[in-house]
Amino acid sequence: MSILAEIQKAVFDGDESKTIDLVNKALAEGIAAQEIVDNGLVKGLHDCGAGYEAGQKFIPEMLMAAEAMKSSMKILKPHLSAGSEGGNLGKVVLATVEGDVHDIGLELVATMLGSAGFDVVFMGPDVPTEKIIATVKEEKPKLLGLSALLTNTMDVMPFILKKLEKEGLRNSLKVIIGGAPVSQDFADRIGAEGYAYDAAAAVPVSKKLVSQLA
Ligand code: B12
Repeated sequence: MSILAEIQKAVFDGDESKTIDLVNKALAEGIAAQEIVDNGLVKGLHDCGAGYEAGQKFIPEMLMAAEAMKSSMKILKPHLSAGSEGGNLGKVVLATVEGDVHDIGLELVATMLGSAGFDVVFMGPDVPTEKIIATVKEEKPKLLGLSALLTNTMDVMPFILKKLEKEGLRNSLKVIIGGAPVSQDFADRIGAEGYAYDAAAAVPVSKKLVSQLA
C-alpha cells in the first residue's frame, strides 16, 4: 500500500496518531503537502462520508476522522503554498453559514488565500448571519467567502446576500461561495460573483474578483 493510501485509510479509521505519524513520514519522504491533502487526507474523509451515507459509519466516527484531518492540517499548513507574491491582496472574511458546523474545507481555503497574500479574517463554522454582517461592517473586507456543506444550510447564503444589500454593503465587496452542495449555477442564481470547487481554485477566482473592485 502506498503511503498516501495508508493516510487515506488512517483518516477513514479515525486513527489520529497514526495519521499524524504517516503525514510526518510522507513529508520526510518529500511528498508535497498539497498531494498529501488531496490524495490522502481528503480521500479518507470522503470515504468516511460515503460510509456514513451507506449506514456503515456513524457521527462519532466522522468526528474522529475530522479530528485526524484537522491535526494533520496543523502540521501541513506551513508547507502549503499558493505561490504567494508576498503582496497584500486585501482583506477576506471567511465563514461557514449559520446551522452548519463543517469547517475543514473552509480552513483549507483560509490557508490557501492566506499564503496567496490575502489578509484572512477566519470566523469559523456556524456563524450567525448578524455576526457576519457586523464583521463586514467592521473589517470592511474586499471579499466575503461563505461555505455550506449541507443542502439545508446553503439556502442561508441568498439570505446573507439580501441582508448585505439592505445594509448598503453589497457594492463595496465581492462574494465567493463554496462547499460540496454549492455550484456555479447556484452562485449565478443567488447573485454571488464567485464560486470555486476547491481551495486551490479559490485563489485565482478571489484574485480576479478583488481586481474588479479597484
Ligand atoms: C467531517 C464531516 C463532518 C464533521 C465536521 C467536522 C468539522 N469540524 O468540519 C461532523 C462529524 C461534525 C459532521 C456533522 C454532520 N454532518 Co457531516 N460530513 C463530514 C464529511 C465526512 C467530510 C467533510 C469535509 O470536511 N470534507 C473535506 C473538505 C476538504 O472538503 P469540503 O468540505 O468539501 O471543502 C472543499 C470544497 O467544498 C471547497 N469549499 C468549502 N468551503 C468553501 C468556501 C469557499 C468560499 C470556497 C471558495 C470553497 C469552499 O474547498 C474545500 C477545500 O478544497 C462529509 C462527507 C463529504 N464527502 O464531504 C459529511 C457530510 C457533509 N455531512 C453530512 C451530514 C448529514 C452531517 C450531519 C447533519 C449528520 C447528523 N445527522 O448530525 C451533521 C451536521 C451538523 C451541522 N449542523 O452542521 C452530509 C451532508 C448531506 C447533505 N447534502 O446535506 C455529508 C455529505 C455526509 C453524507 N454523505 O451524507 N460532519
